[in-house]
Amino acid sequence: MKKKDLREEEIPVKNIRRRTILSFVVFFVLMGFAIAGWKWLNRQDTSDGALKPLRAVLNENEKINSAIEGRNHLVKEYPKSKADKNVRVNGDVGMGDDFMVDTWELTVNRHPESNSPDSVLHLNMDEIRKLPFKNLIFDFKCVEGWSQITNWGGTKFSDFLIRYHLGTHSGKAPDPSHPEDMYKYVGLMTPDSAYYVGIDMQSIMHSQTILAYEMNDSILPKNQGAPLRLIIPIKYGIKSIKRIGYIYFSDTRPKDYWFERGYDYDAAL
Ligand SMILES: Nc1nc2c(c(=O)[nH]1)N[C@H]1C(S)=C(S)[C@@H](COP(=O)(O)O)O[C@H]1N2
Ligand SMILES: [Mo]
Repeated sequence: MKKKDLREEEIPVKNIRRRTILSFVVFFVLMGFAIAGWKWLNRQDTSDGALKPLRAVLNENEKINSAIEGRNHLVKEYPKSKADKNVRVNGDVGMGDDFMVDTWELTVNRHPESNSPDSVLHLNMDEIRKLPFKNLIFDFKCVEGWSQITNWGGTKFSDFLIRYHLGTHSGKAPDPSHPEDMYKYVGLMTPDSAYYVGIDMQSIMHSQTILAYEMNDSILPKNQGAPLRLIIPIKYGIKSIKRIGYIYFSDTRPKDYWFERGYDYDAAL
């Protein structure tokens, strides 16, 4: 008997039909799971700016970031010649036209939820300028994907806290040998409260975190946050708030504009 070529062998029609039905059943079952999964994800709580299961991943990332990297590494600094003269302007939340640089003052609340007159401090630029000067040229990175080497001048945030005895429960100057006395977070807001960030104390005390009032060795332009902005190179640009109006301290996370919109709270590089 001649061996039949396997390819020529006819698969009974009944068999084909059964396989077709089976693959459709499998397809619809998988589709069902996918749709149910998507619906489940979208039913999850979004109160802290991202779907809860996704937020859980971001929170894990945050822990890993601070455990591995630490918050104390120094960001690379550049010579002045490398600094871009054409500095990009990005983000205008809280940057409305109805603002007078000349009558600006910084309001600092020494303790959370406290409005007693002796816990509120008002400072002007003359007082800020008396603090030691620090120049900083680094690669400014935005989460949107661009970066630019820019030149800033101001005062270290840590010098500001030390000079005005801020950031501690006791009201004494911050002391590295008493970390338990420090508040866990610093909150910063624009004068109209439209843009706001929260930053962990360790990152605020970092030696490259500055309150900046100069750019390219000249007075800070209005659209870059005059008279005073934050420059925090160990984090993405979203944390470098322009036009600071209020500073306060807290042991719980201060509200944060981009965190509420789904970014991770730390925004560490
Ligand atoms: N007040 C205020 N500060 C802000 C923003 C903003 O929208 N409003 N945007 C942030 C973002 S996303 C970036 S990348 C930097 C951009 O700073 P630049 O405009 O000096 O480039 O500012 C940050 N600070
Ligand atoms: Mo940004």
